[in-house]
Amino acid sequence: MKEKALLIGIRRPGSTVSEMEASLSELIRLVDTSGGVVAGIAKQELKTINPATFLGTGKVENIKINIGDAQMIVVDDELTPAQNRNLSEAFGIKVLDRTAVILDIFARRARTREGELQVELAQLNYRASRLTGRGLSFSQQAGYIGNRGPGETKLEVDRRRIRERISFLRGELKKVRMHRELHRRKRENVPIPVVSLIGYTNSGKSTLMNALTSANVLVEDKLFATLDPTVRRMRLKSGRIILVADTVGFIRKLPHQLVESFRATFEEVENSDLLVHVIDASDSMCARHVEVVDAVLGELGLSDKPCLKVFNKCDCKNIYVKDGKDGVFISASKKTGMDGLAKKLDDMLVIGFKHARLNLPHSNGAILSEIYRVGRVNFVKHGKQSIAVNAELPEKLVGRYKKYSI
Ligand SMILES: Nc1nc2c(ncn2[C@@H]2O[C@H](COP(=O)(O)OP(=O)(O)OP(=O)(O)O)[C@@H](O)[C@H]2O)c(=O)[nH]1
Ligand SMILES: [Mg+2]
Repeated sequence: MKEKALLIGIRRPGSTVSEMEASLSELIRLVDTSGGVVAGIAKQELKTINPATFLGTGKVENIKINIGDAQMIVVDDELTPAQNRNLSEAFGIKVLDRTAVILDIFARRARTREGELQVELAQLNYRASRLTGRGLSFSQQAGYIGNRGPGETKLEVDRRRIRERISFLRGELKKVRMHRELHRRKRENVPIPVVSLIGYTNSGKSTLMNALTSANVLVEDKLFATLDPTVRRMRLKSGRIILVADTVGFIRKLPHQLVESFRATFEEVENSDLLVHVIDASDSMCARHVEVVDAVLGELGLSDKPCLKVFNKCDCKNIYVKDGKDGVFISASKKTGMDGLAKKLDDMLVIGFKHARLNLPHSNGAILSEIYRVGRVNFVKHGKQSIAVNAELPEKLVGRYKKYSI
């Protein structure tokens, strides 16, 4: 049976009503995705934050009367462990914060070994910070909907065992990452440019991925439909092949435990040559979404990456784009604007390329096909002695073919 949740929207000092409403409507979707059902909604404007209970004392009393048959309270903000505990004591039912709900969804959606490890690590870090020396059992403090968590037996483990588990997970993640690092090195050997699709959750990254590469990635009108990165090949008009990576969506108040744990996943983004920032132009809050994405990129140290803004869902009636210059307007689901986007990708990916004139021996057809694959060929002339090639090449290749250079 679905657990009934009473949601509490929060307007922090300095933030606006529409900000609170947008965040709250996201929380409704988050709770739904996570398998809960919304039984009611309360709102509070906080003039100051009560260090003990986060909410004001009057509000706590008021909510208490209105709990009805709700089985949990979900506060649309991040609570400290003490606030969480005090509130749950005051209400007599379990209290979750926004972070707990997001972590829960990630736990549900993790598919790969690495995803599972990362989520468990994030959950344990979150819960470890919530363990107190007061003998409260873990299960009472469980920060998730239903009975899911990073594993059954762990509900009873004490701090020491959590620490052991955390260091075990770190070790496992290290192994998985080393393995991936090897893969990446292999890929770097043949320098195919990588483009990462990033953006707010539900903006249409996976739909665009499918439109560009016929990848058949899961598309859902849900938050965090994609968790594990998928990489596919795509051929540009110039004939060049690039790799396109679909990534996990961002959201406001993304739990820092997740950002930490998913750092490795974002390393893929870090290693890409270009970011394509997919924006849902039909969402009236899209400017705010862009800010959130930029902030997370900053947190990950990725602000300097070349980035192309792509305004998606332009088939919709209302478009809320204020500053669209340098961006590309598309509809991923209707596949409009795809040519313009592909051309822009081609142009932007030439940055970092070097002009090269080569004289290749006829016996070296493999090199010529590699150049076709990863470079931009201006012209090729098959002579008697050799093949003359004039092309833009990734720097690495220029070095490798130095001996053929004219
Ligand atoms: N009208 C319209 N809807 C679109 C378009 N592109 C995507 N959508 C819809 O937007 C919703 C989310 O699409 P996804 O591709 O799953 O979005 P995502 O960015 O991958 O989302 P997460 O993986 O959850 O972060 C789906 O219901 C899509 O059908 C578009 O161009 N126009
Ligand atoms: Mg997706």
